[in-house]
Amino acid sequence: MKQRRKLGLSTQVNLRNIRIAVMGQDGVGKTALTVRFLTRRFIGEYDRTLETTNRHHIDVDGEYVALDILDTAGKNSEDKLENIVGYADIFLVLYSITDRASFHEAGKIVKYIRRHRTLDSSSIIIAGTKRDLEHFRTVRETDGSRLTYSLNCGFFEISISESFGETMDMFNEILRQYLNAHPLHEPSAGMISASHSPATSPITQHKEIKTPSSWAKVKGLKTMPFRRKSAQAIAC
Ligand SMILES: Nc1nc2c(ncn2[C@@H]2O[C@H](COP(=O)(O)OP(=O)(O)OP(=O)(O)O)[C@@H](O)[C@H]2O)c(=O)[nH]1
Ligand SMILES: [Mg+2]
Repeated sequence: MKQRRKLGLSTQVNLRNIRIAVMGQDGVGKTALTVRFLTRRFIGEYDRTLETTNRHHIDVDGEYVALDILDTAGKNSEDKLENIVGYADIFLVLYSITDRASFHEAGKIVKYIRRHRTLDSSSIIIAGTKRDLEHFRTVRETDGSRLTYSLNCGFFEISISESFGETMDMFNEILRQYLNAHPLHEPSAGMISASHSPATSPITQHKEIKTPSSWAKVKGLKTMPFRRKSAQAIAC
């Protein structure tokens, strides 16, 4: 609260800027998740072709963060993946627990990211969506945890439709893990001034950014994969 008041009065306060790309096959819930997080609402149907970047501010354990959330859309072509890989600090790759093909696609996307960027487990998260559709489940929870263990990623299973809490808890946990693994010791390109917070930033503006400054600071850090089911850890 104190920090928020300061933000209103001064442009000297720096915000931590983190870019999250929400990825995955068509229909896995990328837009549902993004909209749920930004508005608390779950809306049944969304524009299936629209790719958007949304700016959102959030307080994570007292650290004020400006999030750019890229809700990706369309086929995961090589060109598209190349742009996104250069853009984000955190990759949130979704699959639906009711769709095995989407699970394989998530694995492929993460392998692509791993081939092109050196990242720790706090920067790549795989999440199984539609956990409320248990009767239609085709991807076991253990399949998800095994894959994420082998790819050194964070892991969640959530229902976006059931409650706002699960989505919120997941984002909070992802950001907490990321901030712990990527402490900022000095103002840098990973920080932005409170006076500069554009509402949206299309991905093309970030195309040239290949290595976020935040990553340079964690080279050599010991990393531990974390996997969570909602707020609870899932054993591998
Ligand atoms: N039951 C249930 N339905 C969900 C959940 N998440 C998303 N959906 C539904 O799944 C469908 C697809 O969701 P979208 O958010 O449009 O999926 P997307 O990944 O953005 O799809 P594209 O934009 O086409 O790539 C919609 O009908 C959503 O309402 C969930 O957790 N549970
Ligand atoms: Mg969408």
